[in-house]
Amino acid sequence: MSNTPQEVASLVARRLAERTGEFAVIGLGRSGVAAARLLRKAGVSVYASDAGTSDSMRTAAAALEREGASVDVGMHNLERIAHAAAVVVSPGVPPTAPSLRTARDAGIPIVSEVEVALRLTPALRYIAITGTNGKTTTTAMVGHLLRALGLDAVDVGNIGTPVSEIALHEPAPTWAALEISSFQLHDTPGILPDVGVLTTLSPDHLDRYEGVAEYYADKKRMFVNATLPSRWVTTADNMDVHELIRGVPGQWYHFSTKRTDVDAWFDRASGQLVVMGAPLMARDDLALAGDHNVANALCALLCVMVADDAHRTPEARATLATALRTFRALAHRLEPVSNRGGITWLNDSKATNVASTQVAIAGMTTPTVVLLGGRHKGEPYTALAAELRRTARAVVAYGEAGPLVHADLAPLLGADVPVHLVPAGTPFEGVLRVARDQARTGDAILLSPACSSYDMFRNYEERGREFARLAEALG
Ligand code: UMA
Repeated sequence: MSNTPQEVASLVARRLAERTGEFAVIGLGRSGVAAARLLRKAGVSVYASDAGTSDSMRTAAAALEREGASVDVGMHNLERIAHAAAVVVSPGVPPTAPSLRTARDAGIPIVSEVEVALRLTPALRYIAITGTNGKTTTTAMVGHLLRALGLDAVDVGNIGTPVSEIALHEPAPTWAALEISSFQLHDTPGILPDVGVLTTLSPDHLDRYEGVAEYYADKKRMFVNATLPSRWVTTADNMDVHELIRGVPGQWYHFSTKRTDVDAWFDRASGQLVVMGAPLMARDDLALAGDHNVANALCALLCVMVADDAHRTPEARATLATALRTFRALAHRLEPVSNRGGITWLNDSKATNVASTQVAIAGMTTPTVVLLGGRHKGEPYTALAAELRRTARAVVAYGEAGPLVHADLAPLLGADVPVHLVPAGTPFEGVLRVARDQARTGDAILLSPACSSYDMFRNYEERGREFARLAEALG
């Protein structure tokens, strides 16, 4: 469909308001189920379908049927989709899927679950956060800070809870910290946050996008409704970000861990985080390792403070500083999970791209056995060589991507840092045994795989949990 994003957004808003026709929800993961329930609650007719056939899918389907939706499991009725009032797509459904091709060919507007939820909760104020890395931690910090200010705020979106799920609450919360992925931005044409945030940019998801330009184009959709009064927060430390935002209207606020001529920065001399002209808190009071977390904290403080005048009074600043001191690392992000036998096992399962793994390795201060592998996403691993040479005791290359990791890194690392290729089909426990056998007392074993988990697990959380369990068992 060749309509502008604004035309798609207003067409879908009208059809939602008038409850005309049937909305076809494609995909019944967490987003699809929540969207279908929200639409039913709003009195909209729903046809929901998923190509999967798992037991949990059937249970979800039966529950939706009880709420008045018509549901297909194991197939999409393309004829029905071609006559829908709108399609609501889950982020994990690729644009090339036959169901979406059918909808596009028939001129049916396609939107995300986020778009539907935002239309149906017009009073919700939200800070939308996107970027290649740092967006989940920043989202969690933003939610934490908003709640510390006494606001009824939730963390939603890509971080785990679909926006539609909180839109079902009565009363709905007043504020949201919304993590929004490129997949979700692709189909959220009405996005207009109180503050929009772009944390960082680097290549990712090259298994889904034709190239990095296409991925960045989806990130740019954050700004599709930008006007002069819009408020945006971004890093001053990334050239790709600089290029992407060129010419986007609005009030721009920048953070940096390298520069001082910005709105939020790290004064290394005094050890203070300086935000909007004055020191706000000491870096040492932040219980998170690495400069990337200083950047996340600066970003979160800045966007909460620019979201509302009331958030930057002296009292509010003091509250924000106190709150950030109690913020702890999220699960699966450089999370220490075992210390048995004098070896620190670190779960960074959320690192599903090369840039994220690079940040993790850069933060290591002890010799480290690094686990790299999983399902390849299209990026070369060569960019990791310099940091690995600095800190790695060994690399363990495993899973579908193992041979590619080995081919990229073994010639660059040579004998200094051996790259052990674990044979295909080896269970995860066997992979971790190889890692453990390389480590010495005082070392770290870091799972920061630079790949998705889908070759061996349902998602990165399951991979991280299994790593934590096996670390205790094998340690
Ligand atoms: N499917 C079809 N037909 C198809 C293709 C897929 O029916 O042709 C079905 C699949 O069987 C599946 C569903 O569509 O049941 C797709 O579900 P989903 O993968 O979108 O999963 P959800 O449970 O709805 O989770 C999604 C996000 N998943 C993805 O973006 C892949 C979750 O982000 C997010 O937390 C959740 O919505 C709530 O907003 C996860 C993620 O990995 C954490 N995100 C990526 C990332 O962070 O890198 C972007």
